[in-house]
Amino acid sequence: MTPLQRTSKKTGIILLPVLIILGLAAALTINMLFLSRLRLRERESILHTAQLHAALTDAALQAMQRLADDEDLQADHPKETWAQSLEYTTPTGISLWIGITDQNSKFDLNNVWFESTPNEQLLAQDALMDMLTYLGDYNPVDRIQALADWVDPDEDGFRESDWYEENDLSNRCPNAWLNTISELTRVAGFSKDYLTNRHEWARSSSSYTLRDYLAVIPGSRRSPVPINVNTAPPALLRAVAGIGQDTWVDYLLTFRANGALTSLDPLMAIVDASKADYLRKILDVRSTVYAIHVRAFQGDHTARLLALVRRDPTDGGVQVLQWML
Ligand SMILES: [Ca+2]
Ligand SMILES: [Ca+2]
Repeated sequence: MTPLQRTSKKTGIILLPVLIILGLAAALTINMLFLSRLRLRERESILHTAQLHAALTDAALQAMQRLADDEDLQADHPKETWAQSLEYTTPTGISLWIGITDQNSKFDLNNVWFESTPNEQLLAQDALMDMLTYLGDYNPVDRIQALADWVDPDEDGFRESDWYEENDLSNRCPNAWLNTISELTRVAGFSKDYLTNRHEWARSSSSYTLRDYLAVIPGSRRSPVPINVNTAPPALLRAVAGIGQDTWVDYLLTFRANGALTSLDPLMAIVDASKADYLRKILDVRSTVYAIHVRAFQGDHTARLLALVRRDPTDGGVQVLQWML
């Protein structure tokens, strides 16, 4: 073998590991570039999300201020400033939509039980059954009993924790109020689509869902959380007033069409005497609990916030009950 041949063979032996190392280095570089781009995208996404969340929070705080600034805390109606939805774009290019819905415009399902005499609780449950029947749930008795057992503090009913255990369900009665409307699906007799099934009024072709009339306001109470006659949909008012009270509800709707009701007295002066006590407890002209909905958009990114807040009717102070981003 000549010296030249020996050198070429050695060079070949050296070149192979060099090529492998170069190949590995290139693969590593590509991988690092890929990872750094991925991290950059992740960082950008985190930054976008953080910017959207900051904008949502800022918008919700402004909405709470609008509620606090309401000039008349003793009456609430859909023409007030707080009730108008808002849209604007921030200097950083985030588009925002803000809407406030009055939760007292619906019936609070937690009214199924409250600290009171057994007789008053039964009256409230009977009224809830009548109302649901009017709204299209023609067999609400077992459901309302199950809901009352879910909420009431004892374990003495037909649908208490024992029943869920005997039926191999993982649920147990919390014996406390519902926190969200989605919790309703865990209560015996309530299906996932109970609130969203479409019903049709017997007297018209318009369709609706129970979700339009029912709310969940968390918190204990000593009397039912009332429905605001200025903001409640006519069908809910008819359902609450009961069969045979259509003329009275027509008066109510005529009154409020001429301006917000600031007192229940004119209505109570003309209501059926047998209904007056209950209606005084379940109706009001003001609201105390509101849902603030905020949506934020920027490019392909969107985010939402739902805040449930309670406003003190004496000083207008607004307190957060739930904050869901
Ligand atoms: Ca007001
Ligand atoms: Ca119970």
